Amino acid sequence: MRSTHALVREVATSFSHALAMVRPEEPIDVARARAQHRSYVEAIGSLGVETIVLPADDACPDCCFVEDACVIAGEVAVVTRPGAESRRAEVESVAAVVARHRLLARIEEPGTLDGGDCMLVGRTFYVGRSKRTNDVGIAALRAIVAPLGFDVVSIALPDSVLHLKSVCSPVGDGNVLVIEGALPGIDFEDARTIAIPASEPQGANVVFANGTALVAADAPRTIALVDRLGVRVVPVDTSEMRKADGALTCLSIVL
Ligand code: CIR
Repeated sequence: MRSTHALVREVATSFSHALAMVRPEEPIDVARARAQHRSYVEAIGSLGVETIVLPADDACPDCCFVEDACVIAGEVAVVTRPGAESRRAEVESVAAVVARHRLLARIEEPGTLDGGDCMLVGRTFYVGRSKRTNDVGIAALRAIVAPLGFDVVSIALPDSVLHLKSVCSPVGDGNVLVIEGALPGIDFEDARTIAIPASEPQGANVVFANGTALVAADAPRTIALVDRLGVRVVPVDTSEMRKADGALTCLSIVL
């Protein structure tokens, strides 16, 4: 199915206070992050979608990472309940925009679910059970999407991995990029797993829509692998977002 829209959200003035698993050596440069975000939004336009830009909420330092607020399952959008309490105030403004395009369903307390843990491959959601996403959240997602014809498979993640899509993402027709050695013993049924070098983990998270992939600009070996699949590659630099554990998919919701 062709994607028609992508929702992005501007970078908050407070972005230097965004959550980070490891405090960055160099503090976050908000002006630089904003410049990179503008390039990202431009790159999103190259997917042939209409881009919807939501203003930042300065009370929510992580608000540019919209992916975590909503999971798209066909005609339904599942409004999440993020695992980090500081991020829960982000979801309503995202939901209000997504409601113009999809029916809404919700993850309720005590469930927690981050969009970054939900990877759709074919009709199966692979969902990371992580520090952010709990079993109640995964069961709630299953209850919402199973009647729509989607399966849900949960994957236990080590605490060192923020989200499932920090280490893998789908690209092209039935391929999943995975950082070499990051998900031992996991396969994605009908999809082909393509290992990317552990030396460029930033390559594992790509945005793919309408035949084009946004790939981290500093992941040349991954770019070559994706290019070999016959997928058009648009390199994007979001290194400043990476200081707050943000990759490429987390900066948009593709509808
Ligand atoms: C957080 O810790 O929640 C943010 N600093 C990063 C979220 C990245 N989101 C994503 O990969 N889906």
